[in-house]
Amino acid sequence: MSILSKNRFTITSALPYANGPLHIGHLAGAYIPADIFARFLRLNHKDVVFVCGSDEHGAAITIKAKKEGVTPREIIDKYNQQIKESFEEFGIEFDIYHRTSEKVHHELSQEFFMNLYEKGEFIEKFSEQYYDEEYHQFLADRYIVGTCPHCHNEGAYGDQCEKCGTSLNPTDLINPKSTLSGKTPVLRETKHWYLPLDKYQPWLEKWLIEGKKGVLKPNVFGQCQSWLKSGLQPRSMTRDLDWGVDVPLEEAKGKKLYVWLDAPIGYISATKQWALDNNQDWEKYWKKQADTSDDSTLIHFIGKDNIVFHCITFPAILHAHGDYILPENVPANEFLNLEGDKLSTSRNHAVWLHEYLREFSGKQDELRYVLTSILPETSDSEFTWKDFQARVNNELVAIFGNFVNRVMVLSHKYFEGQVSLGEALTEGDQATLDELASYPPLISQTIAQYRFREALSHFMNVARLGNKYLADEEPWKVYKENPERVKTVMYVAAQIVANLAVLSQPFLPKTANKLFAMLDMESQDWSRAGQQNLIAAGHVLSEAQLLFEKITDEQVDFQLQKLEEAKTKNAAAAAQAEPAKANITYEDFLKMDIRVGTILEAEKVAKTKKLLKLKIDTGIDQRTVVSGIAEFFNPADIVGKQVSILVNLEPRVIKGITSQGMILMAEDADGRLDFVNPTSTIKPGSSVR
Ligand code: B3M
Ligand code: ZN
Repeated sequence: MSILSKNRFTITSALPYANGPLHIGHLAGAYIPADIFARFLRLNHKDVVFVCGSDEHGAAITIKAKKEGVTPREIIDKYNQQIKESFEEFGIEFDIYHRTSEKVHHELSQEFFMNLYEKGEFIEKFSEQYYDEEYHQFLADRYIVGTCPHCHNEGAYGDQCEKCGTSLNPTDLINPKSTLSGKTPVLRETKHWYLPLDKYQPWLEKWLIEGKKGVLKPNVFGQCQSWLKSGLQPRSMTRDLDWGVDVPLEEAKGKKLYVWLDAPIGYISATKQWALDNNQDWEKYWKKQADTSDDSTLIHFIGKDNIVFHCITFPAILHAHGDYILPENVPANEFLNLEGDKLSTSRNHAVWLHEYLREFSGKQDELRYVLTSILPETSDSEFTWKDFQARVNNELVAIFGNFVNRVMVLSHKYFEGQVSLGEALTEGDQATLDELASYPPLISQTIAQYRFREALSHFMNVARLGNKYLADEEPWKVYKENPERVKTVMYVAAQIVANLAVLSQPFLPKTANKLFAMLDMESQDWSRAGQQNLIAAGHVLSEAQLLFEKITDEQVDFQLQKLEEAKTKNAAAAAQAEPAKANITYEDFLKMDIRVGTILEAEKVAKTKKLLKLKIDTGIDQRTVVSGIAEFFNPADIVGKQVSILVNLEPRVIKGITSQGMILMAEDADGRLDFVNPTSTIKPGSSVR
């Protein structure tokens, strides 16, 4: 059954973290597809609410604040404002762009937590969690990185590996490191409230695997299937953090809700705020109705790294609560790459929306067009500036713009802009109009299946049809002999332009407005698409306007130059020394007992790449030290070498070997190591200060 048989829709786009500006990857992932979809449904008079807002909690925010040396509040205020403005100017038409720092959101999130708590859904558990002793902080989510146990990506976060999409617990990581101090954390006991995903597994299997087969896109369905297959684990819904929504329990003072509990509830609180502002009933869009045929159809537009949270965790929460509808679909997109490389905020390898809007003023639809043409719907795709230029120049300008312009210019030149029927329609005219009528259903069907690229290409075929018609009929040649025939040709051509105006509305909203203005026509809903007499005989067209301009080589070069400069900057930054750490007292320094030692023996630790087991004469004793230097030194070459060794470091067991102390090594930005040793032979046990 087509989704178009439904009447009410709740459409959400992933809430961007308010920790940086938007780039084209965001647009192609969750915003352009959702906006096309929402506009299309509105044109079909569906009851739609389309919500989004800033995700303002979680480590993504606090880590950024720490990096910039400002408060989390300053970060979210700055980026929320910037993101909101960029969306508005770009023309993503949310009904509301809300924020999760608002009171209504905190309250609703706490209500959800309490609802589940009171039903006894949570497992309350003390467990050992990673703790950074230097920063006196538990390490959750993005505060901890390590190697993913599934795909061996070395940069996996404590809550998720972004490479394979798996959701993780910090203790799943191999070789965990604190992102605060860079150190290996220790384990400490703390209490948390866990969502028993394992308990919901049978229900999830039924709902997702039985119920959503053939509904979810294959990339989404496949991910869900593989998680369920590997078995779901309870997942903590609380965190030891000082930024976020307070856990509403006396005994949990100081703890916060997990950001992936509160963030999706942000969709609901945004709807609540919108309803409040517009005198609407938010529950119609979120709660199960007495008559289920009145239930709203919930659709989450997201990027692929958010699939697990929207297909498993959030539905499980909604299900456990009981009053809420569940998502009908989660049309997640894969990733968009840029000029042969991953988009990266930290490396500044991106096309930033606010910069695009400044540098290509008024060209919102050009970017919408190109990104829609290359949406990563089934696999990762790539944006390049050359391709951007080619698509704008060869498609928007040469096909769409050119056709519309010829119709406008010729109509004004021959008939002062008046559309009229001269001679009767020929068979060829009728065939063209019939073909025209065949496109709207194709576009509708493909949009309803979230195949926006294909929908856009059908749309462009309408412009191609127009061009072909003009090229075949050659009105500029016929006019002298038979102006009555040319009237009819321009009549048919004008119907195509009017259809382009109607059909362009979901894809290219600014352009649609221009077209309607040129045609001197009110904007039309989707039911009018395909009609062969959208413009009545006798109607007079308004002035032609320029629809699209060519993108110049200079513009492309400027953008490529910017990306190059970012690369050069990154290389320079990588070559620069790390900034100094905070000062310590002389007493602090004296706590470290560093001696000169001599390496007596060295051997590789079996089954490791990096580790050497060393026996060192410290002057005090002969002791074993495990050191991660095997990639740079042969055991045989370092026997007899003198080293500086920290002798009063707490012993640690590494790969079953007790390591007593640490040898001091110099390490450059690329991780290359060398010894810090005396230049002449010194008696072992001598102090280093
Ligand atoms: N804030 C976006 C991200 O993962 C995340 C989405 C929340 S949707 C409820 O980049
Ligand atoms: Zn992974």
